[in-house]
Amino acid sequence: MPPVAIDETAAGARGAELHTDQIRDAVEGELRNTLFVDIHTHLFMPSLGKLGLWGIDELLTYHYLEAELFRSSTIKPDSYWTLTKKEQADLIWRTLFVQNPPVSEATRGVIAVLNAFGLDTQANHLGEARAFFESQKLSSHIRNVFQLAGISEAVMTNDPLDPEEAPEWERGADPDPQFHSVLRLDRILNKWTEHWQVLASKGYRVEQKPTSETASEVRRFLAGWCKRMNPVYMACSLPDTFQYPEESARGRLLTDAVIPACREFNIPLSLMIGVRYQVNPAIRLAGDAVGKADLRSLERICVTFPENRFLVSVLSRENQHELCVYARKFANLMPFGCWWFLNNPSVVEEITRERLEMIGTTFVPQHSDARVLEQVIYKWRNTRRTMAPIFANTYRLLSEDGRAVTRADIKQDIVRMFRTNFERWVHPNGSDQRRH
Ligand code: RAT
Ligand code: ZN
Repeated sequence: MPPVAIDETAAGARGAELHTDQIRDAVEGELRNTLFVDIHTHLFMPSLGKLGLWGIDELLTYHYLEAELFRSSTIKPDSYWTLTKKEQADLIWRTLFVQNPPVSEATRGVIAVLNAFGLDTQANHLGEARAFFESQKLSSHIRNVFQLAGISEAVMTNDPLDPEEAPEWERGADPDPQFHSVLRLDRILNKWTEHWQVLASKGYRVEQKPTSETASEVRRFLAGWCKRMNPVYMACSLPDTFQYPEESARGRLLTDAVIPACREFNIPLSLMIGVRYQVNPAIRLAGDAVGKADLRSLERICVTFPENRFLVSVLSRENQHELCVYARKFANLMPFGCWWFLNNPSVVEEITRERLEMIGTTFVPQHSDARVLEQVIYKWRNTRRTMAPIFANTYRLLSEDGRAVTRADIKQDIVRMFRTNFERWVHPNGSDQRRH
């Protein structure tokens, strides 16, 4: 069928109507042309010193790949941890890439990164790759990697109780327009018993018991860190057993310190719910699992704090539909990302379709969760590849149902989902209007 005749007056400023067989190309083009904001990563700006990970040895020792190593090799975790980083990377390369075709999502990712830099994806050894990464200058490498990934900015995860990170901020790390900070609260909220003394040693009048003075001192601590870091949001990962309200240090500190501080600084709180921490401690960072959470706790948070904004990701596949239902009930809830074990094409596809059908474009479809700089290349490439047919199908259905779809419509939606939904959530008044 020839393309439908262009009627500029009917289409108005939205441009020419696309024929159904032009939609896929238009979606792919706009996904390619739009620079995304990566709203949750574990990357660090260079001014934070040596915290940022990059290069082939870090890519190969990513905990997603370490988990896969122990399934394909006879090495025991205890022996693996005695190896140097290079020996670990060599072992993972040999096991998962040379002896076996790298078909899993995480292994294919390394291949895509090597390929993006024109490096040999079938090498028996890592010599060429190591030489390439060692020859890169970090600042230009970051710019190049972001360009290859199609992102303009990455949002970090910054922990004020991390003994390696906190001093970097305290000595006044320079801000970097390519990176935004996030005040991460896991140690404070989930491990108060182990960390309250760190606050006490810094002069905060806190006790192990979450008294009202303790809560107001934690709020003062958070306010100090908001002024120092200028975070775009605060964040915490939470177990599948998370309950709210709850008689616990976490419940008390959430209500009386974190949520009021988010209001004071006019920033959202990100809740990442559904982790079963350390089901296998022997494999360290790879040892966390997933459990279905009770999202009624989220309902109670959204209804109790209508003046707060929440970014929410849930780890269990079984919780995804419920999350969409809650997003329909609460305009202060922004679902985001297909997190961790969900970031595989089969699951991303299902979740993204469900979200589009239930809440239109009022969500942030993905974040990379990259821990190693170059991972953004494959993670965002895969996101674009997986989501293109889903978006295209949505517009095809719309067109078949009788609404002209134009390239401008597609562009508007893609920019909204991958940039402005987040930007408006963190800066609701346009520019950065935070009080401090
Ligand atoms: O995806 C991951 O790398 C996990 O280990 C977690 O870091 C998770 O993303 C988190 O932010 O807690
Ligand atoms: Zn993360």
